[in-house]
Amino acid sequence: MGNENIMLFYTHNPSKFAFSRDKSDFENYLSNLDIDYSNSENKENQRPFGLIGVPFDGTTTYRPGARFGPSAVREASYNFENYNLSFNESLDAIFFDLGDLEVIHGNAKKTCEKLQETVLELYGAGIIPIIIGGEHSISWGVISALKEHHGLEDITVVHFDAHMDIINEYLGEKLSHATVMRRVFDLEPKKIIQIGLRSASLEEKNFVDENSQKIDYYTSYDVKNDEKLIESIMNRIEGPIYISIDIDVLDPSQAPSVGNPTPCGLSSFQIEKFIKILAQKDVIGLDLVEVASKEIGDITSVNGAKIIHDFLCLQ
Ligand SMILES: [Mn+2]
Repeated sequence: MGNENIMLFYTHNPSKFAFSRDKSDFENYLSNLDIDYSNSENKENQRPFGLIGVPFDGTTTYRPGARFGPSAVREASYNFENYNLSFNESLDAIFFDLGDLEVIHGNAKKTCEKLQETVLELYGAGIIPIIIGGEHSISWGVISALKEHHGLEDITVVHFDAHMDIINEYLGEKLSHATVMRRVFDLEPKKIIQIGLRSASLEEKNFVDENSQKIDYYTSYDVKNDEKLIESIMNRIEGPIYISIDIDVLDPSQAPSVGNPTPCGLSSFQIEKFIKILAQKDVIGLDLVEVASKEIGDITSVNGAKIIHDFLCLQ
């Protein structure tokens, strides 16, 4: 037949997130970079998103496996329909899955430097990064790229997590899943808002209390006791937002396959509600970290994929 454009109908590619555009769309986008996507009313002309996996778990200390997060989340994304009944929206955002970063196992700093360069390339092409970890240290690579590209003076970092991750040094490491928010704090964003917390050292608690102009935090008990308050806080955020989601913010009954499972967490209903509010604001980057699923259909990866799917459906 000699048809070079042959494609196989009724097949899908679980190594790419469901409903992501194909390579030719990406090449087409890159060759039309002069189109101004900002403030466009036309949905088809919205700024595109680029997904990159970072299969790194070099600083994990308790339950390993976050290096499997990117492939587990992608595979789990096929569990969802294109249409999202909760929001009455379809996933039709311009959205490319650009594969995985080549990580350097055992070296968080070098991995983050590579990630920073890659994310800078995305920003340079007008693409908003969606990063799938990997453990939490990688967020520093993404946010430092955002600092270089845009500056952080007007950025609110919304951080969902069971843990503060704001200790200055952990087991002698300055850059680790347990210190990542301290390194982000050092980059001087306008504000860090931490949600869903239920674990910290006293040193961390004292640090956030001493820096209350720059850091707001809400425990999982705050969320449980007054969900409307958290919703109104999110509604009031002004300016661009970076979202970092450690999947362990969910209760271990809904996300057991994580680096540090911590009881008394949030529900997927609550996360869905918060993502709905934030997704309609000026989100300039997002990471989803700490999915350490090791088998197909694992509920942690399904919940991780749902967060990204929900976010994209609302674009
Ligand atoms: Mn955590």
